Amino acid sequence: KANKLQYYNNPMWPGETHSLKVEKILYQGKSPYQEVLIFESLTYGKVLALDGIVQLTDKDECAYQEMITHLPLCSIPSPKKVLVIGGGDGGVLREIARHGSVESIDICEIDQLVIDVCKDFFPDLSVGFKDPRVRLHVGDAVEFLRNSPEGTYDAIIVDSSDPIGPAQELVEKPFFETIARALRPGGVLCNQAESMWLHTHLIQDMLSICCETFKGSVHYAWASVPTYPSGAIGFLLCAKEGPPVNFLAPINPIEKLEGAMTAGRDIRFYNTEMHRAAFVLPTFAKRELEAY
Ligand code: PUT
Repeated sequence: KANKLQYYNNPMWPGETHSLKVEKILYQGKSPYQEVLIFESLTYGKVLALDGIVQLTDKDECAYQEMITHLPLCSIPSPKKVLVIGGGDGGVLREIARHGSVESIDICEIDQLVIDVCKDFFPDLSVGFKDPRVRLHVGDAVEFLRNSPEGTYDAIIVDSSDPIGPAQELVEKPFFETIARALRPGGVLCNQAESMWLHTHLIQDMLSICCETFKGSVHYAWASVPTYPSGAIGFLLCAKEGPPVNFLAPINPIEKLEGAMTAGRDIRFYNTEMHRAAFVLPTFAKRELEAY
């Protein structure tokens, strides 16, 4: 009974839980940062969980990886220098690789164990590490950003876990300030931004910090991901002051990039219509988020 109660006690979604039938545990281990679990599920294929929270499944990872990557990269012309924070599974790298204009992809992931186990169990995601443009940095993102020269990146993608544990500081003002410093004028950030059903206050705080920090356009977008709490996940899109960016109408549509829809494996979720639709908010979310 005590064990069952603990499932309903996550402070990010108190009083609720979501379960998947486990067919077989494939890996269980502990890094200095978190517990890592991989299992075969009955209906979603292989699943990666960190500290008991689902990070990705074979079946629906396409929605998250494709949206968090192409929402920012299709919103600016010819992205060249891209940084990924987190993303140790490699899925975001796989998606960035579709953009032929990109010349370098830095990734800063804190947990080497996540990278290693994903290479063993999720080859369709970790294939992203094989792209010759990728430079891997294992360590703390804030430290990495502090040491990056000012104005380096066209786009930064923050593919973090939830802001409890190692990702806590990734939703705070000093972190966003270091991101803004590392972006070139008119450069863009896409940050994992939780669920509009569950985390209104957190999203409001992030929106208000980001409007103040980036000074360009700031928008909340969302997509359906069935295995994330509430079945939805948000993305915070921010442009640094400089050449204006209109996130709502992609200037660099994926369908026009040679081979991008089919490179490696076919795109499954993202397209220009999904991009535009991602910024359309239900009435309650408009009311709660648009003032920020
Ligand atoms: N990067 C995975 C996001 C998980 C959100 N709960």
